[in-house]
Amino acid sequence: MEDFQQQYAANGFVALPPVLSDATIDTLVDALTAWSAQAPPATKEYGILQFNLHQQLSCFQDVLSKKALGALAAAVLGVESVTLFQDNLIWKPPGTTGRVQWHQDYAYWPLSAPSGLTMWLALDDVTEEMGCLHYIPGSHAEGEKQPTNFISPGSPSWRQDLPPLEWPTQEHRAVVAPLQRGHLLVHHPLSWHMSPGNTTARHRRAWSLTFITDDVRWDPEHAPHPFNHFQSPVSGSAVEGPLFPRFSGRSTPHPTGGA
Ligand SMILES: O=C(O)CCC(=O)C(=O)O
Repeated sequence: MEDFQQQYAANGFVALPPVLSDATIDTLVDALTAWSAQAPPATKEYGILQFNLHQQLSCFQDVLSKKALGALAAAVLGVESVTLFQDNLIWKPPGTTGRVQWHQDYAYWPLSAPSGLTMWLALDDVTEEMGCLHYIPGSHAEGEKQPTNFISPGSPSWRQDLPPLEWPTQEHRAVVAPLQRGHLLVHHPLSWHMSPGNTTARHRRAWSLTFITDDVRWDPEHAPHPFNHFQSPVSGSAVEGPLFPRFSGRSTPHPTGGA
């Protein structure tokens, strides 16, 4: 784990070996196939985005309740425990043309601090042509930048006091991060990252989870977010409750095949 922690600290992202079994990944993919057949989700130019997937499909909830992912997040961060803030499905079907533009995840969180990580679990083998993640190494150390409109043209209206995220001058040093099915990437809330479209005939599905550390509080002024509407959080209060499961770092992540 120390090697992974060092790479994470230096680069702001690191790839991790699987902690879920092939059979578990099959179950998740089968559930997505059935879900999308039943009520085809809206497909935009950047693909399909489904907020809080674990609240919609019980097998994603089941994976969380086995605690391997939460324990892994806590282990990478070297903390006692973490809380799941949100999760998203990001699905680029064949022919998805739009890219997810360069951004920092924290720009969109109604939270007091960029403390935690995003965990990105590949549900398919993801090559560069399929729209894998790209990172600017070390960018997490450059502080918070202006939000970008990462899924459509135009500029967000909030936090214009921050310096712009000048990705055109940095893109040439991006690291491309293809990933095998079942493997994971974790990245820092301030790490600059993007993904291009999917030019292949294969599906590119990923489950992205945001884990935060115990000191993070609600700050609805920091960014617009769905939770600001249906949770009505009070600024400064703890992020807790049934929607926000907490995970101890002490439970050792299951080795491959264990969950
Ligand atoms: O999956 C993608 O294409 C983008 C994912 C992303 O930006 C994230 O999980 O933070």
